[in-house]
Amino acid sequence: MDALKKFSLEGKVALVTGASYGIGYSIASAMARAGAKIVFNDINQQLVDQGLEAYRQDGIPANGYVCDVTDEQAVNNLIAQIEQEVGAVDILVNNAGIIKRIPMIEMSAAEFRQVIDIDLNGPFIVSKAVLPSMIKKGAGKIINICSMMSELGRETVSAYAAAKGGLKMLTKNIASEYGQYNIQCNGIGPGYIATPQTAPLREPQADGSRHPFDQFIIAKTPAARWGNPEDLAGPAVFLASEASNFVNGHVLYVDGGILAYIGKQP
Ligand code: NAP
Ligand code: GCO
Repeated sequence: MDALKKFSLEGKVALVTGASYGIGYSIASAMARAGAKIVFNDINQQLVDQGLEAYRQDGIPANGYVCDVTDEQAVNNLIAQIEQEVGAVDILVNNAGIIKRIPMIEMSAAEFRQVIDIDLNGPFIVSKAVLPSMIKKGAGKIINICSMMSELGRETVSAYAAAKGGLKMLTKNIASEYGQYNIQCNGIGPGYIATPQTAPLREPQADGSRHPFDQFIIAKTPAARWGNPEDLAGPAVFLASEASNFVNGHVLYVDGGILAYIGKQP
């Protein structure tokens, strides 16, 4: 087989959660250009409509659905509707997520639970919903969008780090439990990516200078830049394709080298 054909997603149905914009949108768009039929969900109709218009303007056919990934019944209904309208899900990208930046001793248990619910329970619920059809088909790809916080902590992100650390281990467990069915489950660990989620960390200061966190990340990144959602496209297509059929339980960090680097001397 032509080596490049192994990277094709032709004929596959790819579900990317929370993909109206940001990292999910970039990954879904790349998968579409690799041949996949894209379906996505988001938390409300306004976001779904925003996403549908964006895909349309980019020339990408897509089906969009309103679904909260933490609602198991709604997710089961979504997967059944996708199977009826488009086809069984071949590729799942658990992308939907939130972050709350609150010092732990000031964070309520309800706020902690909300982050865990969306960022960890959500991927469990959606993965559980698509696995039976992947087992039946004898093939499937699940990609969990982890984080550098699957490996490292920092002030104010205790719930997020706990969720993303758990997501790394859920990735390894799905790989362990379902690898025998030719299902591969891997993670992508983005570094610091310029999306609405990180906008507060990049806002210019009143005097026009760079945000201190922005300067910090630049000094900590060998690539000396923030990532952009497009940096995740190739790794995602690779992990969704037959080219990665013997890669399982791995978290691929797409971070410009941050995790390898002590940081530039001040
Ligand atoms: P984002 O801009 O906040 O987009 C996340 C998307 O998920 C939004 O459309 C969001 O809707 C949706 N969502 C939130 N809760 C949901 C729910 N319960 N059900 C369905 N959809 C829901 O985030 P991003 O920066 O693109 O990040 C996407 C993923 O990458 C997240 O898992 C994030 O943790 C991870 N990540 C991001 C970075 C980064 O630097 N940006 C780095 C590493 C990992 P709303 O607009 O209503 O919130
Ligand atoms: C933060 C950032 C990070 C990134 C990402 C890094 O507040 O530290 O939001 O958590 O979103 O997860 O990989």
